[in-house]
Formats: sequence, C-alpha cells, structure tokens
Amino acid sequence: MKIRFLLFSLFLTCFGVSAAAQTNAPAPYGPVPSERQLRWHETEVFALIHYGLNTYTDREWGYGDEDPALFNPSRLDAGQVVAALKRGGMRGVILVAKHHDGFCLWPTRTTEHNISRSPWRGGKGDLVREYADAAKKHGLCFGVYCSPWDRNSAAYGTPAYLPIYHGQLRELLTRYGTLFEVWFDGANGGDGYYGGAREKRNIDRFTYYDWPTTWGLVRQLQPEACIFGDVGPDCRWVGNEKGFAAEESWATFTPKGKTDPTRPANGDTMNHIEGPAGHRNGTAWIPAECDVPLRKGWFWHPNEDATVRTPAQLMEIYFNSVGKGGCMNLGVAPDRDGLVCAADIRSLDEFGGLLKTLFANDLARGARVTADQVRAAPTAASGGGIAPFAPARVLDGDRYSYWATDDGVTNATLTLTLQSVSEFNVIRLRENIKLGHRVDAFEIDVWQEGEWRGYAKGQSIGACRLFRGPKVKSDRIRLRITQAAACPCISEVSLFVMPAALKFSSTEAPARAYPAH
Ligand code: FUL
Repeated sequence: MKIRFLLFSLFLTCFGVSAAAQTNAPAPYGPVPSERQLRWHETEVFALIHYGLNTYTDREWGYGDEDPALFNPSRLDAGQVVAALKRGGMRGVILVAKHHDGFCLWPTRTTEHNISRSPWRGGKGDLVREYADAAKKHGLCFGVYCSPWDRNSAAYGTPAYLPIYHGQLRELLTRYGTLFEVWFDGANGGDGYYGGAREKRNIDRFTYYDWPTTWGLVRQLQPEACIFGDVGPDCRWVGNEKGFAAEESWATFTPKGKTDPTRPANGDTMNHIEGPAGHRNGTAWIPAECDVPLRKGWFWHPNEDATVRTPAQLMEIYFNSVGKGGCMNLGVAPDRDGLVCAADIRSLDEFGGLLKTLFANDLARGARVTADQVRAAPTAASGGGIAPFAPARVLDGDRYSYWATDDGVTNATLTLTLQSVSEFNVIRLRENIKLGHRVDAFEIDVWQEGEWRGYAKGQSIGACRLFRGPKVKSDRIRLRITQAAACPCISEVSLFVMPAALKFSSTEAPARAYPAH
C-alpha cells in the first residue's frame, strides 16, 4: 500500500503536479511569515533589559558625557534577572547593549566609551556575555538592541560614524551565539555630547544608516534573527509604549515612512496611528511588537516601586498584544545592584504563575468537533490518525495543522461539543499563519438555555486571538466564519478559565504598591 502511494506520488511529481496539489492544501493568501518570523510568533512574550550608566545617573536618555567609572555594581547577577524573567513567563530576553548615550556594555574595539573603562570586574567584564550565557542556561532566546543614535561619538552625524556602528553590530552579531532578534530603535539624532562638541546633530533617516547594508549584516551574520524597526522589516513597532495593539490587528503591513510614505522599508519613523492595527492586505508580513516598560520608565529610578505594573495589568497587556497576534516585549530594569528588585519580582512571579494556571487546562480538549464543510483530503494521506483539514485538527495542539474548507467556501461553521458542561471565560483562536491572514470576520456563539447566544466576534485571527468575557457554563460552542478572503484554515480553538485571583481591566486592578526591597 505504502509502495503504491510512493509510486503514485512519484508519478505526480514527474508529471509536474505540485506537492500542494497532491495534498490538496490550500494556496497561501497574501504575504506569509518567514521561518524566522514563525519562531518569533511562537516566542510570544520576552523582555527588554535597560541597564547602564542611566541607572546610576537617574536618566532615561544619557547625554553621552557620563563617566564610565559610575558603573560598578557589586552584586550584579544576570542569572538572577533571567531567572526572574523565566518565572514571569518570558521566553526571550533582549539586552540593550548600547543605548543612546553610546556606552557599550561589552568590551568593544570601536570606542573607548565602553565597559572595560569601568571599574566593574576590574575592567574585564562583558555584560552582553553574562546575559547571553544566563539566557542560554535558562533556555530563553537572546537578542540585542544597539542604538543607532550615539550621543557620545564625535563622529555621529558624519560619514565616519557608520563604520563604527557597523563594527559594533559585527561584534554583537558574531560573539554571542544565535540571536532571535536585533532591535533598531526609532529615536535618532538631536542634542548630544558628541566628543565634546555639545551640539545638535540631525541626520537623514532615509539614507544616513544605509539600511540595506545595516540590515544586510544581520541577515548575513544572524540569519535566524528578526529585525525590529519602526516599519520592520521583520516586526514593526506597535506605535505606542503601552503594549497595546488595536482591537483588530493585522500582521500584514505596508512599510512606509512618516516623512516620506513613497519610500518603503527605509528605517523611517512610522506613522504611529497605523502601527496598532497594521494594514489588512498590507504588502508584507510585519507583525506588531508591543513594547511596554514594567515600571514608569525604561531604566530603573529611585522611588518608582509604586509604578510597577500589577499582574492584572500585565495580563491585560498580554491579551492586547499576544492576544491580538503580536508579541509582548516587557521592559525590565535592573536596579543599581544590577538585580531585579523585589517589587518587580513579585509582579513577574504572579504574572508568570497566572499565565501558567490560565493555559494549563484547555477545556476544549477531548471535544467532538464537526463542521458544515470540510476540505477534501487525498485518501492516501488520510489513512490512520486525524485526516488533514479535519475539524478535530483544531484540538491537536499544533499551530500549523488545521481545519479547512474547500476553495471558494468562505462561510463555514465549526462546532465543538465538550465532554461535559464546563465553565469558561477565555477563548483562544489561531489560524495557520503559514497560509496567511485569511479570515475577515467571525462570530463565536455559546449554547445556553436551549439556544445559541453570541459570545464574541471579530475580524482578524492570525497567530493568536484571545477573548475574555463573562463566565459561562456550557457544553457547546461554535465558531462561525462569516467572511474570508480565502477558505479558512483554523488551527486552534481553545477554552480556558481565568484564575479567580485576577480581575480583568486595569480600572479594576488595584494600584498596588509593593514594599521596597
Ligand atoms: C525608545 C527609546 O528612546 C527609549 O529610551 C527606549 O529604549 C525604548 C524601548 O525605545 O525609542
């Protein structure tokens, strides 16, 4: 039987019948994610570490004239920080290796303004190395942020700066193992020390950093890394620092600059208004990265413990970032000891615990799943196990296996009958994003008191769409796709119950002040 199938496949291949035709898989619709973007989506929650001279000068943006001697933490422990992130549910960590003040946290050959000029570890320290090692040890992926703007460099604003910047990137991209993301910040040009000139230097965002070459370095040296920038190219800034994507957010986006929308993919600042939602039918797959600091600012400052976001607020951010098909990037700021302090740890611990509890038990598991239309699967492929495109594919825990309808069928209903009546208030949907954003409108109904009642509705699904609502008890739920650009390919329908300790909205969340450490 197997041999006959193999011969049949060989025959089809020889006669130019594509693999998709053999498997009857739907053709992708619109832009689709690259492999590196798929890995990024799966990472979902990660942290952005801001720590350096600003931590000691009480600033958010160092001017560039800070004395490296200020950097001398006695208890610094990257392992303590990364372990706290892990308990907080983070799967990755991005270290700000150089912020706008130009102070490099690794012993670079490109500038004297670096960690080897500080007394820390006798001038022999390498903080990027310590974070990369800690991330590896704890199983988190690692990334770097190296600010293009450099308020210390005398060369900034002249052509002589670019080789320096590229040299810094080269070091970061070659010394610290595989990176999952490289961050290019949008803040560029202005006042600075600039080697003592103390003046304002503006640059042309389109041309100054020679983005094709700069991004090319990342592609060449770290092919698995996603490049973050205001307008991509791999993930876009969500357009605010609250960590919120739009109610309907699309991973598709047409990269265009604010100052010159006719020049795409140029490293320009984005039009903030377009970041949260992206563009349905945008020209590229550039999902939203939703960054937000855990505290008031990106760097640690004294007397700000009361500003640490509560677990309930973090959960709300999660629902509005990961739950809208993007990623959540949480800014964590070690204190002057180089450690995450008690207030932050409490919030991270609770948030991580809540995430674990919330997703531990998928109440849809074991349900009977039916659909009013199911895509035909080749009989040879369907022998044994669940057939491709079968409704039950939404329960197999695989983001890329899916229920699909025949081409041209863009209205369809999927019904789940649970093993028993269950109480839930969170619903998670996923599309198989390898085939693009296909669904344009859908509704979810819950069977209650002998009738279907509307529970939620939306437009975009993508990598993940989360809904939370009132608690309902039922043994039946259905997903109605009411509009789609191509036959729907739904890879997951899950039901959960939010842990009782957690309130939903930030208005309900207590503005909790944690004790200082
Ligand atoms: C901004 C920067 O200017 C902030 O200092 C911080 O690094 C944040 C993540 O991005 O654009």
